[in-house]
Amino acid sequence: MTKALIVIDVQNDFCPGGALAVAGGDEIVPGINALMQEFEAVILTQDWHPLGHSSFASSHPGKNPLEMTQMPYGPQVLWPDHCIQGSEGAAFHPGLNTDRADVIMRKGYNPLIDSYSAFFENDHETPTGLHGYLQTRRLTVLTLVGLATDFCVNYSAVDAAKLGYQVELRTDLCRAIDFDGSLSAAMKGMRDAGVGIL
Ligand code: VGL
Ligand code: ZN
Repeated sequence: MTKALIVIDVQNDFCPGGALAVAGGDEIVPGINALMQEFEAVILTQDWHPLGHSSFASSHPGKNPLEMTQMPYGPQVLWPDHCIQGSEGAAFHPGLNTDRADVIMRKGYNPLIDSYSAFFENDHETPTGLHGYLQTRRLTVLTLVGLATDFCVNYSAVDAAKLGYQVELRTDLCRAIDFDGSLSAAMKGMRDAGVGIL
């Protein structure tokens, strides 16, 4: 067995009532818990930003959430403050079976670079360490679920496929932010990268 389940950012701030709520984000929790039982390895990711993170609109005077800005590493969507390290919003959804996790991979802690992907920061070159972890455990087949389909799940799935993993996305266990065509662009990008869409 070499299969790992990667659960992306099932955190309070991405669920209804949270700072960056994804519609139906909480609905996927029971299905994810059940799916964990079918995997040799379970990895959870956690969006984990310091106060005043550069991806927050509040850090850019005159900018509003969902506007774009230019970062040294390229264009960046600006977000409401979310997933502040140690806050209730950054905690996992209380229904998520976190006991089953072998490892919790945090990302987005670099104040100057956002990190949608579980593998690389948004400069596309600074590694999070997840690739090394999976390699040393010989985990080569990945199923991805979680939040949000069009951002962190999408970037993680595409990076995983580029790194040579066999990647499947369980769309029934993902939910999207979907603004400005982001979901359809993400689905096309994942298909083009060779991600299996279930
Ligand atoms: C995410 C926007 C900002 C995500 C994280 O988990 O999809 N989206 N930070
Ligand atoms: Zn974030």
